[in-house]
Amino acid sequence: MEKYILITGATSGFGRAIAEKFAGGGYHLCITGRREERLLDVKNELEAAYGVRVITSAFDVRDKEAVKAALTELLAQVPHIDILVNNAGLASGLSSIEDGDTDDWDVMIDTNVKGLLYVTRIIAETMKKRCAGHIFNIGSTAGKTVYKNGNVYCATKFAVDALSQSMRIDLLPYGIKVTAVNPGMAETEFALVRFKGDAEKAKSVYNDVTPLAADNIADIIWYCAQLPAHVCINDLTVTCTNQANSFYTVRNADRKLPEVG
Ligand code: NDP
Ligand code: 8X3
Repeated sequence: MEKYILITGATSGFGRAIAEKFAGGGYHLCITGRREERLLDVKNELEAAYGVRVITSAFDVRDKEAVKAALTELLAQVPHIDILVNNAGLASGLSSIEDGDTDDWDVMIDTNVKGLLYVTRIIAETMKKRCAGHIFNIGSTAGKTVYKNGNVYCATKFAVDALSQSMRIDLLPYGIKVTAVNPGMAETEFALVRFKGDAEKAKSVYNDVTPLAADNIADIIWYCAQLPAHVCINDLTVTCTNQANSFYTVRNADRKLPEVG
């Protein structure tokens, strides 16, 4: 049977890499994001490279009615969705709680929590009817351990963690798998978005560390998705070797050197 994966936020970073990995594995893709041109570029590139179907749908996950309309239209074009990757998300700003921009807070909560819920509500219902499916929720190390000035971003990712645990219970009778993937620092457009286009500031986040690459997360999701039907990896926390969690990071210059002799 032909397999379909729906990936939110496939215009860059993890989502883009996951799209390529699964296209390479023969999956048909449904890719979403707000930047329609980028979606079309990804479609053209992956259809040509892998000969799979790529359906694009441009919408903002924060807009409940837009999500409903777009997914209804998308579902009419595919036989089913085997895998949903709830990846669309962002951090906006990095400020102490009393200095925070409340508009940034709204964007993060509306995207990372409510957007994930709106998409899941619709796709989980279709999976339930088939008693089959696999949902991946992209959380973060920030959803396991808080860090200075991370406040609202961390809270949204703690919420994703709670939702992953909770939906796993809700969907258990239907054989639907739920895997939470919690990456540490990864070099994508994430920092550029967080610092509102300040490329220098974004680059400094990865100064003297070797961060995760988007491909590393795509490989891990591929592995989880290929396990036998009775096996589900529930929760994964993945960091680069410079990080213990979102609080403790060692720069390469501070690493111990091997003893010689
Ligand atoms: P990118 O900025 O590279 O990608 C984010 C994706 O989310 C883009 O495709 C963007 O598409 C989409 N997106 C953002 N807001 C919306 C919206 N309102 N509606 C629809 N799509 C949206 O970052 P990453 O790939 O790093 O981020 C992906 C996920 O991984 C996020 O949930 C992030 O929190 C999480 N994460 C990232 C880590 C990192 O260090 N990079 C570590 C841990 C977790 P578009 O702009 O076209 O709408
Ligand atoms: C993104 C990585 O370190 O900003 O979730 O929390 S971090």
